[in-house]
Amino acid sequence: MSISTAEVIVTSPGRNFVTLKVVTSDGVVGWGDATLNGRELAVASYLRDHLASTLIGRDEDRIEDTWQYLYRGAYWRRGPVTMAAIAAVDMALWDIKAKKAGVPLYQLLGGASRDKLRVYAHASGNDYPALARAIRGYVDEGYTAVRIQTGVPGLERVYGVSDTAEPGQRYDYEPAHRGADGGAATRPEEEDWDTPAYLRHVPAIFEKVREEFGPELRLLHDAHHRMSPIEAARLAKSLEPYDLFWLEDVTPGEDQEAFRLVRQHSTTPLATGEVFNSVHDYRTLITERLIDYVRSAPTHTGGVTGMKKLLDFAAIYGIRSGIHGPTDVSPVGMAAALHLDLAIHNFGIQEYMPHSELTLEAFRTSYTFDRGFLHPGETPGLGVELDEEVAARHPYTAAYLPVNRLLDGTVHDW
Ligand code: GCO
Ligand code: MG
Repeated sequence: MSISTAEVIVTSPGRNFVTLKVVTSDGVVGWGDATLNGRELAVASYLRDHLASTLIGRDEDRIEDTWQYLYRGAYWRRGPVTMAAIAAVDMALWDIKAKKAGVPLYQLLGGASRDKLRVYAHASGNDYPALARAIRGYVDEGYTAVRIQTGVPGLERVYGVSDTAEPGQRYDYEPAHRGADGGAATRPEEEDWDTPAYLRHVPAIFEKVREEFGPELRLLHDAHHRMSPIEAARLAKSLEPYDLFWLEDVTPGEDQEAFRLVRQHSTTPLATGEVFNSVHDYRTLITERLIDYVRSAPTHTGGVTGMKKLLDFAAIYGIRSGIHGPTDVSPVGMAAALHLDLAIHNFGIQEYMPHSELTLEAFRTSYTFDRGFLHPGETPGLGVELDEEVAARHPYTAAYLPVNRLLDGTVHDW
């Protein structure tokens, strides 16, 4: 048996996704996610123009060998485009292997280590009443963990704050923007930022949330890479009284040593890594135990195989998973995360931003949600199938992540 075809499908049912379809000589279909938000076509070309032909005729069962062939064979190591392309191939091969075995993927990864997966939802609001309404909606739905993002007085648009969220609205925040009237974007939108205003405002918001919602609700916050190390240390310290589950991306992660300063000053648990793409990006962070959760997603980190390397390395240091699950990870990538989450021992929590109805019309999923917990389901393979007819009705539409500027116009981290 061998791989007969490898086809790239770029579609935009509500937002853009890059999906790889691998078919074997005996007709088994495997799906992989290679969506890199705002840079989708670079990965599509990498897959189409450089990888697809090398897959034809390969033994689909040799997953580790294929991973090494693509990783080492590229010569140019790592990088988000390469690792997303490898991820799609790897996921598709795991999907095929599990379908051939007639089992859900988590069974091939060692079987279930737990019964269900705790997830966190995104609550946001420009002011406290809007935020409290959003949190209340999730609590009523049974969520036990909520990410809190708040508007900041004096700033027009802040990362992670929905301008449309109504109580009960599920599709709460989409960072990538199309152009006017939903057409193709030609350039990113711009947001503004002021660190002192943010540092003054955020602890007061968490104080109110704790007061209103009590001590048990797990609270998370994403600082989205915006602080210098000393500002990050101050933020982590000032949030200690509110007992966060984690504080995410408190300072840009590529400066791994910067986390030493934050760690020296605070016991607030730290999470990072959604923009990383390899276990090597975490070496200092993990071996010096500078973080508590690794945030990589299979889609951006070489698939199930790449994630297994990272998660096993983290486990040795007592560091747990907190896999990135925004809507820019497709339902195929989300399913890969859920099978890993269920199988590994060092599971921490799973991010859950439900996809829009339109996205779920194109991607038929079998994972289930019940009162704050997800389960990947028992369908053989990943359990997600792309309906190609629906996909064909929604062509790629350029959309970009925003650019962030300080109030004086300086480009800042986003
Ligand atoms: C998160 C993330 C996302 C990213 C997005 C970029 O924690 O979910 O920060 O909201 O900004 O995935 O494409
Ligand atoms: Mg994040």
